[in-house]
Amino acid sequence: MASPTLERLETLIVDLPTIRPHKLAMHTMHGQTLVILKLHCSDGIVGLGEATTIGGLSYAGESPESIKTNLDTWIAPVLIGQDATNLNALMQRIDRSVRGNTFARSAVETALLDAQGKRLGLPVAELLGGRVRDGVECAWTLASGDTGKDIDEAELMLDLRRHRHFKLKIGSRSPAQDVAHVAAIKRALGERASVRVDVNQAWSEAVAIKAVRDLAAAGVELVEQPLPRHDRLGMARLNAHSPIPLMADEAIESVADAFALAQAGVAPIFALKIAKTGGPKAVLRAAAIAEAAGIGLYGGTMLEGSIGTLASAHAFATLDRLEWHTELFGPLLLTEDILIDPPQYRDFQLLVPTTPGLGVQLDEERLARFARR
Ligand code: MUC
Ligand code: MG
Repeated sequence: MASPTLERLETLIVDLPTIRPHKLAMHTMHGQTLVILKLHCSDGIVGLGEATTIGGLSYAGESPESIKTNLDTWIAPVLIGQDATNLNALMQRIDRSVRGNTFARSAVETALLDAQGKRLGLPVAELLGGRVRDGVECAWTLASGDTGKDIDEAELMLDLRRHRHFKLKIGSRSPAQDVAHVAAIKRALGERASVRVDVNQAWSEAVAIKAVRDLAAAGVELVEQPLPRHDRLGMARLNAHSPIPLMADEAIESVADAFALAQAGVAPIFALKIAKTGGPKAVLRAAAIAEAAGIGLYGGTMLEGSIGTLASAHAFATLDRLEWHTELFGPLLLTEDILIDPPQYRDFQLLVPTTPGLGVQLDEERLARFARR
């Protein structure tokens, strides 16, 4: 019997409100924009994927609009008419004609895995070799911009047993103000929760040398991407003198970056993101490089909606050690979900679906309501 082929790629930009403003060093979010991909196959199966970034072009080199355009204009023609069941062959076809664009690629890889999982009756984690955990522990980001509100929010998350690791977004105020804000939150939470910070590239090495020491003294356990992404030498020097570990996030924009960073000893922890490396299968290549180099793993997010979040969860559930856990809380930052059954968070974990593919079903009515016209 002939294999099913890819017939059509349908892409939608979906604008969803957030539960509160989310303040990062480079941008304050008042909503989130998802790019949703529906991959229509000749056997009637529709694979779902998502490519989502933060703050238009302020975080990474792809915007929702460029992702949609590049999927529609450049990636779809490479895929249409091809065997829908051979993910390796299809991704290699994209490799040969598309540079960069890992966010757009991630949507395609996710949708291919979802379609093939549905076809074979296997969840994506099992297609990727098999889960070694049923759920992934999930940090919450405190980023309201207000210390008191952040403490109240953290207390609520602890009461709900939803999160016990908190990431604080800093870098937009002076280091002294940031340290005071972080110290007040850690003091209020004590040993009941861990506190990490994400500087999103906002500091110079000279500023960071003192700030990481002050953060360590305040009880912070790790500092994510304090320096600009290209300053690998600065990160390596800072890490060598920091009392707490650094984590590389924006510095990794590809699997090749993961290798270069591991080789140069830039940071002892990597934030893995399906969007930065090109999908749930591609991110495992970056994870393998990190594992071989003795680098700790963290399951990162681009604040995706439910599809991208669960695609990440399926991949991260297959990793041997995920000692810094994940931050797959994106859907919880949104007031609306485009799935019929939103992801389940319980006992500090996001549960990894056990039904075929990603284990998701679109709420078409809601999708149509929030899709950009
Ligand atoms: C980032 O830089 O890690 C992850 C959580 C959050 O609040 O922002 C993102 C992006
Ligand atoms: Mg980060």
